[in-house]
Amino acid sequence: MGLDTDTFRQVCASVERFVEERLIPNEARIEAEDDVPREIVQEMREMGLFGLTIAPDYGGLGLNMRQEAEIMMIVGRAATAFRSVFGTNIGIGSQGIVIDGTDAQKAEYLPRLATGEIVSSFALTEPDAGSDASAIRTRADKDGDAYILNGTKRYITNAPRAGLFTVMARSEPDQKGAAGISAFLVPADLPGLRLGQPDRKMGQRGTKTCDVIFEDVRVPAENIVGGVPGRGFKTAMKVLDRGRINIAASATGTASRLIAESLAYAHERKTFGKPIAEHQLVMAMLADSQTEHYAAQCMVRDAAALYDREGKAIQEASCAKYFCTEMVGRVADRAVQIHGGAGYMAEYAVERIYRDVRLLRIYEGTSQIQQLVIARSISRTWQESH
Ligand code: COS
Repeated sequence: MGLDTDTFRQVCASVERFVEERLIPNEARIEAEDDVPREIVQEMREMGLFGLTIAPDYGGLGLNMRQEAEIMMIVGRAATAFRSVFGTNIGIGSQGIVIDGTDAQKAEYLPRLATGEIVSSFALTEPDAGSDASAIRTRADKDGDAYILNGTKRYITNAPRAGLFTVMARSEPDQKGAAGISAFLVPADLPGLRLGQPDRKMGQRGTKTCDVIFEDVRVPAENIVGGVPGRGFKTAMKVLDRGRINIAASATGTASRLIAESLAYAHERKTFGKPIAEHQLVMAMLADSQTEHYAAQCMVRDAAALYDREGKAIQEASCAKYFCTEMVGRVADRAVQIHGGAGYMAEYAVERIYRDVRLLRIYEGTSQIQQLVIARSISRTWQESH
């Protein structure tokens, strides 16, 4: 899978133009309105951004992981809210179906996800289950040829926009932990499904999250991803592996923007008779940020290439997510420092980005969860060879 080199180059060039000419100039508007303008969403649909990773048979562009990562490094330069609009359709909202769905599920949902006709959402987290994902309590009780869902999902990205949820729920009461969980495809208009109040967040304005509440929602058994109950936890983990490379790439893109903003300011701002870009302590900060950005870029490209070769990259996806999201936190901190007092003011992009990137270290698996996955993986390899 993947686009040929020439076509992919053209896609990159048009996404680059879109980011520079349409997204970055509209960032202030998102901050003011707490939403992504309708016309921008429509332009995203027309460019095919909702279908980047969905196979051409279902109307998408069929990018491979390396290509997805390159696009995310470009889109990551603009405010996170833009990526969030189509991010679930190319990632956690669609990949359950892409990776583990039946042919009928693919045919039913992927074409509409690829065009952006419907937005999708991934509902795993609960009030009492975040990092410990297999502790979820949402129940799916079998009732004839359907399941009845009851429970609450929390901080669900794109829930207010979603037409389709992938919901992880406990369908096998006799099985404890991960083995008792199934992933259900739940259309948003099913009776009994309702949304909580929009969450008020530290940053990422324009990104929509809220609770999703299920009260006796009747879901046909055929809506279990892959048609077999009890496999939902593994589907969720596979979806998150891919998602983690996507987040790592976005973080890397945001770091490049922060460096560009820092350079522009450091060349314009003068102290002690010269631009601050010529002061060695500022130069050191710029150099550290550039070095870390380069390391992140290499890591993202390597993890994505491994994913394409082997169909998975669990350890490397966690390494990349961990490093790149922590890295962009440090780069954002230096960017604010380089801007001095101005960096604390809302007129400057770095003030917003500083708040926006804080979430990257938390969602789709905290840094501590990534450490756990990485350490477990290398220990397993060590044990197998001893
Ligand atoms: N791909 C495929 N299968 C996986 C997997 C992966 N990446 N990770 C785990 N599994 C499988 C395991 O192989 C195991 O299968 P078997 O029972 O057949 O051996 C099963 O899933 C359970 O795995 P494990 O015992 O490792 O589960 P834990 O409960 O210990 O949880 C962590 C593992 C902590 C890694 C998991 O809960 C996690 O990723 N938590 C973070 C969740 C998260 O990212 N939340 C963010 C919100 S969603 S935006």
